[in-house]
Amino acid sequence: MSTKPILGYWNQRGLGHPIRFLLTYLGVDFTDKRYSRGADGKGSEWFQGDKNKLGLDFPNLPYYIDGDVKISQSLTILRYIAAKYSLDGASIVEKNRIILLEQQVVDLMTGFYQLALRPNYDDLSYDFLEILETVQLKQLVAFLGDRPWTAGAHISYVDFWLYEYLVKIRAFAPEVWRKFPTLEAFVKRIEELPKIKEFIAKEGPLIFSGPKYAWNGKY
Ligand SMILES: N[C@@H](CCC(=O)N[C@@H](CS)C(=O)NCC(=O)O)C(=O)O
Repeated sequence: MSTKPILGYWNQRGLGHPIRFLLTYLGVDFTDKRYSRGADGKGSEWFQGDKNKLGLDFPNLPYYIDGDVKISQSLTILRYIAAKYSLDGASIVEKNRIILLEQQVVDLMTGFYQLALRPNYDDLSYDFLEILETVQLKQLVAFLGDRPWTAGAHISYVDFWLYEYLVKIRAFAPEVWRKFPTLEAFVKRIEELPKIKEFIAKEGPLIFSGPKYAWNGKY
């Protein structure tokens, strides 16, 4: 029987991609199980299939199975993998920066999802873009400072969590994004990591979100 860990998620970027990046960066040999939404978009391969058969306490996508460890919740998975492979901060200062940014990105993502779900997101985006430019991205630039990675000298799981938010924002608001070269440089730094570069080239463009989102994109 295979002892490879399994990451289960839809065939989209969403909450699964930061985990795929983290595992890829670490060189973990894992099964990247991608569930199809099916021709009717109902995702029965997951909902009527594996969802209640895997022994997960809270069955959801993404999930991660590593031997006896069976977990869902994207951040729990990221933290578990990061703890296992020591990618969760090299000091208390780094650890604090990581958990702070982790939660900040949750808030930023939630704000963006609330907009992207609305069919009239375009009409509503004026205020969003204003805050994005004058507050949110500015704060991220200040937080990063001249550090290579958000924790400091060492890369951590939160860099992949932030990266996924940033590339989505870049696709949604290119005119705002252009004003933040520091963030573009951060994105490039992630993409130049050899294993990540190889993964991106092999993967090709993939949709960001599921079908309930009015705004979606590919990267
Ligand atoms: N808080 C959860 C949210 C998980 C979630 O909403 N998953 C969506 C895709 S992004 C899903 O389709 N889940 C399948 C299900 O509800 O069974 C996490 O961070 O993992």
